[in-house]
Amino acid sequence: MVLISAQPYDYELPVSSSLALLIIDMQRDFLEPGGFGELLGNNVSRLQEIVPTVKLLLEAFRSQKLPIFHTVEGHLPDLSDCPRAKQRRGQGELRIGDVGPMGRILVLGEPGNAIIPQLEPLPNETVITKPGKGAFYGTKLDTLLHEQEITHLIIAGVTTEVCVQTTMREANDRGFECLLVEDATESYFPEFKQSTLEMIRAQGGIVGWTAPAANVLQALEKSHN
Ligand code: C5J
Repeated sequence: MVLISAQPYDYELPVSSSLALLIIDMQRDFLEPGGFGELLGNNVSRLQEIVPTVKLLLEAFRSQKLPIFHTVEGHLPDLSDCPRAKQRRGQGELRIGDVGPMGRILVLGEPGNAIIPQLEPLPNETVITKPGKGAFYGTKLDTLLHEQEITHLIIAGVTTEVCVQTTMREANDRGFECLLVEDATESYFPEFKQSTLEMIRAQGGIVGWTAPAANVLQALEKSHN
């Protein structure tokens, strides 16, 4: 057993077979100009700062042959999996399904909906496409994690208070031990990120743990030596 120095207290890292990396929505639609994030009025450059850190985690899990799951928020081309309420939300000129600078917004298979090239999944990694903010709603993620006997999740990605937090809460309710990597997650709103980290680890870790990537990487290294 290896411990990751974390808040609110050390996170126990189990034998490697029950641990997975879950990277949420590192898509062009959220990180690049012209995507869904920017069309909602956000400054997307903040999110790009975590890319090198997420890449370090990805490489560490790859080198230790640990399971990796990526998620993508997107909808079928006919939008049959997009609730009207979600599609109509907001007051911008362009909405989900409309054609933007990177193709149809938040539609699966469109250029803007892809994971950014720096973090492109390898063929042996699982990509979960999801119609909602949480990665468990309307997906097979829970089944796949149980099939692989995964009990512990190291979580990264964007945005901290929306898809990351929703997913972490869903995972926590399903009994997974979750740790959110503080410098491998980001929000368009720094204060929302900070509040989310605090909410997660409040009350003795009511939703889970948080730790910087360096602590996770150090523990992974130790667990394999
Ligand atoms: C949002 C996400 N913010 N990945 N999606 O709509 O957080």
